[in-house]
Amino acid sequence: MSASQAAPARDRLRIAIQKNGRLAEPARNLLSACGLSWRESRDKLFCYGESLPVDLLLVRDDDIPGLIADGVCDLGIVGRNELDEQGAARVQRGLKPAFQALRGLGFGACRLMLAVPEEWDWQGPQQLAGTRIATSYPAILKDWLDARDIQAQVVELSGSVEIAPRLGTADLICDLVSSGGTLRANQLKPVETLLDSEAVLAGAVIAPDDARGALLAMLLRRLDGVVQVQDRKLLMFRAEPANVAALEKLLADAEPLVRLPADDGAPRLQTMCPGPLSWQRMEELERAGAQGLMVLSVERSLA
Ligand code: PRT
Ligand code: ZN
Repeated sequence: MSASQAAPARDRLRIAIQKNGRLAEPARNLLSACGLSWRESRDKLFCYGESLPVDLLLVRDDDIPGLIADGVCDLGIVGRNELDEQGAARVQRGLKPAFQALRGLGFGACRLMLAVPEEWDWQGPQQLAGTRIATSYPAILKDWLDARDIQAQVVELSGSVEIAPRLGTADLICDLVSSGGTLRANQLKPVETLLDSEAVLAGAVIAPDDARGALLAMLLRRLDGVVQVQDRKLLMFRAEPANVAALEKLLADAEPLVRLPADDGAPRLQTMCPGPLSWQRMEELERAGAQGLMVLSVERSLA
């Protein structure tokens, strides 16, 4: 079934996530944080939603874009690299886009990069003309090469891309990199970034217009309430009015200070900080007059 055909009306939402692998656990944890829970099925390929009519399908990440395109699942949690690759491949085959990234989820960060043997003296992409590039991301790579008018041979491999130059099946590679350890272990060095990736919530280009639409909207709102605050810290302290200006300067990256109702002692203040607060920073604030500093993690919010 193509995405343009109307999918049969359903009143339960279906989300595909990776069964095993890097994104499996964080995806599940995120959905649990959104208030979803499931009755596990024995084969664990399908988990029936208990708290809400939202079921899980546990699959290989490669299958997730196709499941959305075919209307089997409404949503999926998948790397942007996988989604973009299958999206680019569809367009190259003359098909219409059928899925899209709805939200970045802040985990599974990696980059799709070109990496060359360490001994290469890298001058820039023009050096790629006439080379053979091994990759599991042929469609993204083709688009990138075409956009730069570079004629190179794309060698598609489904795995172990990093050993291709040593085996002589390619001159360089285009692969995912996170720490860079795998490249170093294979005497390769990263030279160009094609894509900055992270896990995304993907959905159909045409959103469902039955009961699932309202569920989807609610889930997105909850997801934003978890993802957008996940690194934030609520900072609380007391300070004499004379010290507030100096403290505000030290907290320039935070939201404006809020003064809480007065009680005995120095006025109580609070603010939301965008990222973690180191001990060093807390001690700095203390020296500037903040008393009884407290840092609280923010679990969720409703805008
Ligand atoms: O079985 P299934 O098909 O579902 O899983 P998979 O083996 O295809 O995928 P999996 O679990 O390895 O990765 C799922 C997703 O995690 C990817 O599509 C990316 O979006 C994301 N991700 C984040 C990564 C990495 N980081 C990563 N480092 N995927 C793969 N890698 C590879 C990298 O290419 C290298 O070979 O891990 C190796 C170690 O990387 P370094 O740079 O830390 O050495
Ligand atoms: Zn895979």
